[in-house]
Amino acid sequence: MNQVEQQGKPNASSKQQQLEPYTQSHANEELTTNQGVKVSNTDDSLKAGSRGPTLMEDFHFREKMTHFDHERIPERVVHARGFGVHGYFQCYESMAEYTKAKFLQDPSVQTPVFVRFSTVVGSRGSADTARDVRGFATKFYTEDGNYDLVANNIPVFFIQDAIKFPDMVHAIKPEPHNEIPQASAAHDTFWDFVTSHTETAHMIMWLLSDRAIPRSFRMMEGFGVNTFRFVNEQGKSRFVKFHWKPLLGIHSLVWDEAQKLAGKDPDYHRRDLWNVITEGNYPEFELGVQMLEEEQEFSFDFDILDPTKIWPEELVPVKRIGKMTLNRNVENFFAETEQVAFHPGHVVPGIDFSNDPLLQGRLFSYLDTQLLRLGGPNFAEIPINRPLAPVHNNQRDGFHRMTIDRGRVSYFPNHLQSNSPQPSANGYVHYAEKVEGKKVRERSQSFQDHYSQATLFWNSMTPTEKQHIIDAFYFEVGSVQDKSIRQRVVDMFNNVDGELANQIAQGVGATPPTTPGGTGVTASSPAVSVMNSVQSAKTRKVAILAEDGFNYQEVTQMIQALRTEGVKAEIISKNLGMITSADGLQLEVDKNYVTTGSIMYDAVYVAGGLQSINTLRTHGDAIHFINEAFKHCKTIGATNEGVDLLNASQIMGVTTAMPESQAQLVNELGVLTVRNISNITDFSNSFIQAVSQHRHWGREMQKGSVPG
Ligand code: HDE
Repeated sequence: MNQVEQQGKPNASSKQQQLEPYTQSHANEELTTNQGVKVSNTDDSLKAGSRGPTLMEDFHFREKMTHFDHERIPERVVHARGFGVHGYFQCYESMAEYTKAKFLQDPSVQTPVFVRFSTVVGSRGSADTARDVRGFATKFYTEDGNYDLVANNIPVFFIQDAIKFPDMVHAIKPEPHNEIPQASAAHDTFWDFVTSHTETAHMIMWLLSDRAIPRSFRMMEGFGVNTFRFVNEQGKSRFVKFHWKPLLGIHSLVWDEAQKLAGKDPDYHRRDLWNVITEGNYPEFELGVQMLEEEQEFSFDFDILDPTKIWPEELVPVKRIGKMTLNRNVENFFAETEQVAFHPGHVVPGIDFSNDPLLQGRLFSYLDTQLLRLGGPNFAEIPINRPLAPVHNNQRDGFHRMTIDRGRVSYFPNHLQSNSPQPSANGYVHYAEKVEGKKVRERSQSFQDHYSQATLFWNSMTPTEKQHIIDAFYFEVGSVQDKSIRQRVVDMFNNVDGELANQIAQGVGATPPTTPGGTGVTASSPAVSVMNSVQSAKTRKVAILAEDGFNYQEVTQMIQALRTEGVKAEIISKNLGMITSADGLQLEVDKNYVTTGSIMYDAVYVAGGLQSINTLRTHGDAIHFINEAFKHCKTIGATNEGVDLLNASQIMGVTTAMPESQAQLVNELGVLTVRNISNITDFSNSFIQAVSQHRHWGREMQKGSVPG
């Protein structure tokens, strides 16, 4: 009997308990072969003479080498690079009015989940911070079976029909003749595809926005993209779209930073997630749903089954129905993160499909790909994939079968086992939607408007976000070699907005459009702008630059103030080890300039201390640190002599001078300075407030004049 059979309902640790018997520790043990035979020497193969040939009979060598030779499984054809974590989900209130899904009925039930975040295009070893869609796949181990919400951090998709998926993925992946570029859409074949498929326009606007370079997996939304159904106990169906809302808000990197991070720390996002969970700062996301009555199916100027369209939140509000907390790292990456198998077709009673043609195709693809990737039809028996709900059926055998099915009956109906296992009165029943139509290879007329929502998105951007999109076009399309494709991009995006097309043309050396641009859509959707998101300093990272002779009181008071607000501080110095303050007290250095850089932090603080500042002023890496943090619009704080380091950097050209006599706190576009203070409290409060704003975008107008 498994846990759900014993207790009826799962709890937050049910999955951990289920996995426990499969785990194995190897500490304080003697080495054995896979047959349990103790091994006496694993450093030398068995040879005929110490300089002679290796002998075939060396079964330990053969077993060790063979196993190693077979260690790799195929990486996912898309979403190859990912990072998984455990957690649990709790609904806020019963959703019985809308769905009979058991995990959405009782707010006291904690349903275990496993979440895998991913990038789409790069291979397993690529960098976390590539410009890309992020996958956000959640497996709910519910009492009535596994439910997978296989989502992305962008609410729409490139294409409308799944049959285009192989073409689209071939075009965006590295070009096949030379396997270049890795993890990037910035190349000819992708933009050739884009300009041949105008349905991609809306998705491209999102992909080139800041959403595609998140600051953290914890600071991005998730979207089920496809339209699903909720079905309640009475059999009433409603259309539904799923959302994840991060409690820390939606925040992004800047492109220069993302590119540099790919070199300095390609594991930036997974390290962030691993660390915060280890530290007990558990990421939280609210589950939201947009629901439409069946009668509303045709009430909008877009087709609600078209996956290249959002249901604007201002038209169809998102109801927040529960919260997910991610609180446990995996024991073993391969066993859990690599072997987990998600599938949008893993649904439970109360959740059903719509006729969205992208979803329909996905329902085939995921199972198909698991069969190859995980080596056969028994992948549901891999511990991470096992449901907590009991499994009884007549499926037998196949590669890697683990269950030892008792008895001679493996068919239905049967007399020998009283028809067991038999279909259940509470079994899954597909929603009885009435369907009729001729068999046609056609796209619905209602899917033909490819530009209105792309314009809506553009209209919803702040000037800063618009500039970031234009800069992204410069990079992506500027990397395209074929000039005719660059021109096609300009002409295509003229359909979204004339000014946007003009700007792209300028940057990529194409001819500006001669026809008027745009769709005439003037509406905007504030919910799509990340600038309207939650602000919080919690879990942000602050670098403190200090050398021998630093002001101990300022540094320690600042660290304490940051800690109280849940902000992490790290001391950076020329060398690792200890630094000694002006009054002889010591602090340990966390990182030196070789092992870190400003791109790994959200903000930087420089305390006073004459000797410390005199050293820092002559240290190129420290100057670069300040310049780069400034360029990336991060909060910069300096107190007392610390202000002189800012004076020595190149940011001075764009901020007002900071005179020796300055006794008032000055906050200029997120550069906070003050001299002659004894107590740091007022300063640290303002500093933390500035950190919570994420970035100070007003500086971008000036960044050209600051070396990065
Ligand atoms: Fe996927 N997708 N997809 N996808 N997808 C896969 O399944 C596919 C789409 C998404 O962390 C594959 O197990 C088709 C939309 C995520 O393990 C594959 C189509 C959305 C993940 C597949 C789509 C997604 C995948 C590759 C278009 C957002 C990673 C490996 C018709 C709602 C899951 C695998 C993980 C993975 C097919 C489009 C999300 C090949 C055919 C839209 C998060 O089956």
